[in-house]
Amino acid sequence: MAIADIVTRTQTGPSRSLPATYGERPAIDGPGMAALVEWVEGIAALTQPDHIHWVDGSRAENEYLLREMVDEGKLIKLNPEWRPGSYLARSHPSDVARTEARTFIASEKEEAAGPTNNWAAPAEIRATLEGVFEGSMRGRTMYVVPFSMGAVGGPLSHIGVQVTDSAYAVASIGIMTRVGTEVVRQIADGAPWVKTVHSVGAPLEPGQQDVAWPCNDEKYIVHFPDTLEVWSFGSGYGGNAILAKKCFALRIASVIGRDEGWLAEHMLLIRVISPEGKAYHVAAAFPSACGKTNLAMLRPTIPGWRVETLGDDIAWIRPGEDGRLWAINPEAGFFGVAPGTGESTNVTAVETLWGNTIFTNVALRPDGDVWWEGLTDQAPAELIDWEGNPWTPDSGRPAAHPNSRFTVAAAQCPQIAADWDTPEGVPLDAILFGGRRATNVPLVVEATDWTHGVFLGSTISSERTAAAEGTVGELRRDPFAMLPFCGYNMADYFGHWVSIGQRLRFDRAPRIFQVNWFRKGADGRFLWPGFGDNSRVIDWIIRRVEGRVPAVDSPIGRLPRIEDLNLDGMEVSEADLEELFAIDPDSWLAEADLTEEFYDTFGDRIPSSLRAELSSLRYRLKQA
Ligand code: GTP
Ligand code: SPV
Ligand code: MN
Repeated sequence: MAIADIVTRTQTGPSRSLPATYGERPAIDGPGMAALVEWVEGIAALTQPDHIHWVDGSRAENEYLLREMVDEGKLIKLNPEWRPGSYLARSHPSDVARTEARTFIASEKEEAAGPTNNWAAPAEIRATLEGVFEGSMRGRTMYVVPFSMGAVGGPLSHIGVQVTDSAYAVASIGIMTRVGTEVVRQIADGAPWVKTVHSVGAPLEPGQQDVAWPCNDEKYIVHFPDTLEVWSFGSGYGGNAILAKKCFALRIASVIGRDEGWLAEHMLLIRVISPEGKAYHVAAAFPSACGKTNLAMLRPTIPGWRVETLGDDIAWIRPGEDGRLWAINPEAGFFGVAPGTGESTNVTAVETLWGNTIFTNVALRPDGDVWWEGLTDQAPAELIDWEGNPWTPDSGRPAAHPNSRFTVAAAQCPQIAADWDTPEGVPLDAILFGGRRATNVPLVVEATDWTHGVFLGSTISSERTAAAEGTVGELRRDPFAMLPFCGYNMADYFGHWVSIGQRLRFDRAPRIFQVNWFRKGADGRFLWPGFGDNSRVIDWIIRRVEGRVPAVDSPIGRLPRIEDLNLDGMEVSEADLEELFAIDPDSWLAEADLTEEFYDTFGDRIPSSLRAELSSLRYRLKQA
């Protein structure tokens, strides 16, 4: 197929109206049904859509929606020979990532949101939202999407409903969550649920031609933690539009977890199987675009070790009666960063993406397949870039947007754990905190105990990535990788972490580690090869959990002895190894000053045990 043919096919076509067989409200009765119907009708009265479509989550319905989006020029169907059941969406160039500056926590009290969140007074922002949402779905269909986070009916699961005027969002939610009428039945039966409202904010006048990616320059992503509601306006992209993900499963769920005694975390979840055949469960929090999906799909380069994927972005974690922490992945799919995903870095992801995938903002090949930087070592000779323009390797700009993504069902991952969606979850043996740090932070360091681990989590900083608006590369605080995702005062969140530890059996609490795959040498190159070789760090971590290797005390925590690291078959120079673990007391004292400055932004709310950890750190650094 020639590029010209594909371009012709992407042009906007006529919109069709929905066949009567889809979209009916399910005929379910129960004490909770009236409230759901009333809510849906209230949103419809405000936003004034042409149709209301109750989504049943069926395959037929999904295929219908995808076909309609292709006809409307909103999706490009990829060549089924290479990528069956797969589509490419191109966003508006202004709508390519989460917009943190437009994300608000509308708690009754400002201090409940804390200094790291944008706070909005609930009554005021509600008035603003009513203004922008009024008539915002005119000329469009309003979809009602009932979804479950976690297996439907599971003890750690929670349900919600998203209304949206974006069919792309419906298709994405269908991959990322469990959508279905079963959820409506639970609501009808009286189960609590979270209300989420989404509009791209681009009403159509009668006869007005739609665009491929409707959105609005004005954006609001507003969370009401006191009433468990999310209202998102103006963006169709990722976490701004799939409200079950960051908005619900992190910001709102973190508040529910605070009140109910559990944790909603920005963490991947894996099962690691040692050469002896023992299974361990590891959760890891890294900021956006800092390696969660990659570690979740790790293929160890050291013989004997295996990793099974359980989740790649979010974990809900609850203390069990056995004194351990139990975790589920509440999602059902992966919304992963495309650039950098290739055979040599993450072959598991490449295999996962064989078909049934929605790609957003990647490049299109002349043969109707997709491409992005890092998929292959050599770029194809000609492409259509993410903005729809012809591209060659000499174009001097990336063909795929740095935050281009794939959306694919977790079940399609070749190394997904057979029991990945078990409702009870898995018991955690280790928790990792990491970030993107060119300097200072060693490859791995172990916390001395739970409180020290919470301290490490609270001090995570990371260089900014393209996953959110902002200056890429700039170092910022990102405690627990939750800076953009904690729905309440971060100091209280630290306190909640401390208190969770007190509910665990001391010998059964997961060990906590800090890792950094991104340390660089003076010449600017990564000192550690990363990816599959991160299994060598996991090996040491599991050996520590098993109590089979000693560790070396340092001012910042426990370090490995180099001889305990399995470095067989890898090339890393002795000088690089030394640099990977080097701790410079002066730089660390400067870090401690920055930590104190950060803590001080919370006034006297920081737990005293964390202030004590900071004092001890300084003491140890001054002794060093
Ligand atoms: P979000 O989906 O935004 O939460 O991102 P994520 O944390 O899942 O990050 P992901 O695994 O998608 O990786 C983001 C980028 O970091 C990709 O370009 C990867 O290729 C790169 N990356 C991941 N792991 C490593 C590593 O061990 N070393 C290096 N150098 N780069 C890595
Ligand atoms: C992240 O930024 O951490 C993501 C992408 O996982 S988004 O869903 O857009 O938030
Ligand atoms: Mn993420």
